[in-house]
Amino acid sequence: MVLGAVLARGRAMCRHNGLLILSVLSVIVGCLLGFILRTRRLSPQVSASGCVCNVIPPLTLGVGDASLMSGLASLDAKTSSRLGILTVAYYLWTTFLAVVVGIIMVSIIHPGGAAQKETTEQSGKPVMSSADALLDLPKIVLSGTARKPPRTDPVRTVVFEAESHSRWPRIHSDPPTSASRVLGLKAPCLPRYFPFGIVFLIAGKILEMDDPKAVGKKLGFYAVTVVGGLVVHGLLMLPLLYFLITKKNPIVFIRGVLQALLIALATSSSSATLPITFKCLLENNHIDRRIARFVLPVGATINMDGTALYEAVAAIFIAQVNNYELDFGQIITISITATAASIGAAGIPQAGLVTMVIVLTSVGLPTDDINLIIAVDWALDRFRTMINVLGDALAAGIMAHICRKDFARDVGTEKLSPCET
Ligand code: DAS
Repeated sequence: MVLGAVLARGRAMCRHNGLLILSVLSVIVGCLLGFILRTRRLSPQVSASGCVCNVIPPLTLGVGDASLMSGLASLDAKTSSRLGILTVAYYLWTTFLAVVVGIIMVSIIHPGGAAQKETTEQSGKPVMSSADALLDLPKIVLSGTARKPPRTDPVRTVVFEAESHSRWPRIHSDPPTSASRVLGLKAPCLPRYFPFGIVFLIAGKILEMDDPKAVGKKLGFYAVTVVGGLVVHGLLMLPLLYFLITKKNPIVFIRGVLQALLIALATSSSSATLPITFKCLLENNHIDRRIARFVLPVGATINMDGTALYEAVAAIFIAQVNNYELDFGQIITISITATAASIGAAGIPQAGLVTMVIVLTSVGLPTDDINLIIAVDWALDRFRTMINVLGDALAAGIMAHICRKDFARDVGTEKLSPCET
């Protein structure tokens, strides 16, 4: 009886059984994919709250798929293809715009200090071509092993192993040699001491430097550059774009999604924020449900303006700190790989730190300098996650405006939101 009612409801939702089956399959595939990606240790810097980070991505992928499919199911083919093409094109364009804003900011503020002395080629570092860098991205995202840090880099090894032990104690019977050698501790109590290990290793890294004070100052300028770029892109460029396209007040719209932005700030996870962003768009900004159910899951998966901006800034900052002079071709490579790397980053804490390896490798920069910026990444991750969520929400508002005629035809006039009046 109940099953019959659920099936009838599901059938009503999707125009025919095929879509219902497709929706169910996509939920199963999404959860499985999410679980596989998580078990492939997508992000070694994931916080130790293992259960939260283990459960959210598979569920979000599953829920995201389901809402995506049911969102599509409620559209006719012409509307859904138009909405899909416009949404993806808008996302790619605003992500690249974020990278450009980041490059301009880091070139003006120059947080890495020092005049450029040598190029990466002169440093003898192997420079991967952009094509190889882009091809490497799926490997980085899916394999997990491509990113296993070299034993010579204890900081990233400890952080990487911390994530494995804090989430998979039952799988790892023997403590990883590097971490236990570095910390000299036994496996069972290892996870709770990792944070101390990371603090001491980073402190050791800073003390190795000939002038830790100067590096600390550069890190401060780096953080200012990232936050400044996020503010320019997220609170100036994107709202301006929203106003130019919809001729509506972006402040009213942003106020409607404030709760989602605060959740993003608190959780550093756009996947975890997704349900709240849905709720804000539907209840506060009265965006058509079918648009939100399509635009938001796609955005949470491929649209990360904050992450793209941050990865471009971080790569150029590391070049400045190492006195490398990047030529125009390498700046273009950074723009492309930062855009692609942000698409590959998951909506979980510090995912951007992981995919940044591809950006640094593509221009021959030392990837172990990521340890330098880990110290401030915990805070910066929150701000870039906020901008990622804001970018998705504003995209839904813009798509709702552009496609309003298609939807008015199908469902009669939805209640206009304050920013639609
Ligand atoms: N924390 C990621 C997110 O949830 C962003 C990042 O790591 O760059 O969007």
